[in-house]
Amino acid sequence: MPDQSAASLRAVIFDVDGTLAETERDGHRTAFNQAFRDHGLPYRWGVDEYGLLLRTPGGRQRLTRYLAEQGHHEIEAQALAAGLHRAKTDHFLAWIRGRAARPRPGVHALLRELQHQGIPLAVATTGSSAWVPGLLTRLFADIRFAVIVTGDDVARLKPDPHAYQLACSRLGLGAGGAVAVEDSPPGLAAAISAGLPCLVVTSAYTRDDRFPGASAIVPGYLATDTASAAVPGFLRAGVTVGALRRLRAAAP
Ligand code: XBP
Ligand code: MG
Repeated sequence: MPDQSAASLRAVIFDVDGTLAETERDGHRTAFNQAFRDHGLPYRWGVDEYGLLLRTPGGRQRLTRYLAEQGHHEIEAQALAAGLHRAKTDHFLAWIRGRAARPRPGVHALLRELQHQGIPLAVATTGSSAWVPGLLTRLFADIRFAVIVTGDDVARLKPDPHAYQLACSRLGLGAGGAVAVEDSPPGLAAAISAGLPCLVVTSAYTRDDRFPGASAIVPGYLATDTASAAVPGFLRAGVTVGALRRLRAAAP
């Protein structure tokens, strides 16, 4: 009989962009720029500029805000953003099919071990339902995600906790028993607001961010990432199932 106590690890809920794969700089950002080009617009998002734009969660919302800041009237900005986002999503799907997307080093092995030990896996992302399942299948064809919550499933995007609350509900869990894995401050805030302990695996765009309330912060999943990082001893061998169990058990 599996341990049903709240302290036991009963599920792991992963963020997608930046956490499972580095998708933002060469995937999403280039897809946005291809959409601007398709629409004959002069805008192009550079690598550094996009890092600042990521503060607005949701690609369509990111476009709407940017267009308004470029002087487009709010109603026009919303309409233009909707069309641009459809084009961007098509380009991002092509990027996924082009096999450029790669899992972050070590995360596939962690997913396999979690699955081998019978621990349910879920995803809670701001990303669109149009591409999330396709990316997961392309990267992790042998992994079953029991629950996939996307930005289209929730009324409020991260840092609101809705995505994690919905994932826990669909897993049949209260907040007790699950651990969240995130790469960004809004994602961490969403997980904490949902009552979940959260491991932060920093990504290219969030390396220098601050993560108040994180249960632990690591630069990657591998022992070569964590051995020299300022991490609790149980993470020195990398992000293992045992480390996630320890992190869950230590949560209040
Ligand atoms: C990251 C996001 C998404 C992507 C773009 O989501 O904020 O908006 O940047 O994808 P997470 P869409 O880190 O929660 O996975 O254009 O489909 O929104
Ligand atoms: Mg993310």
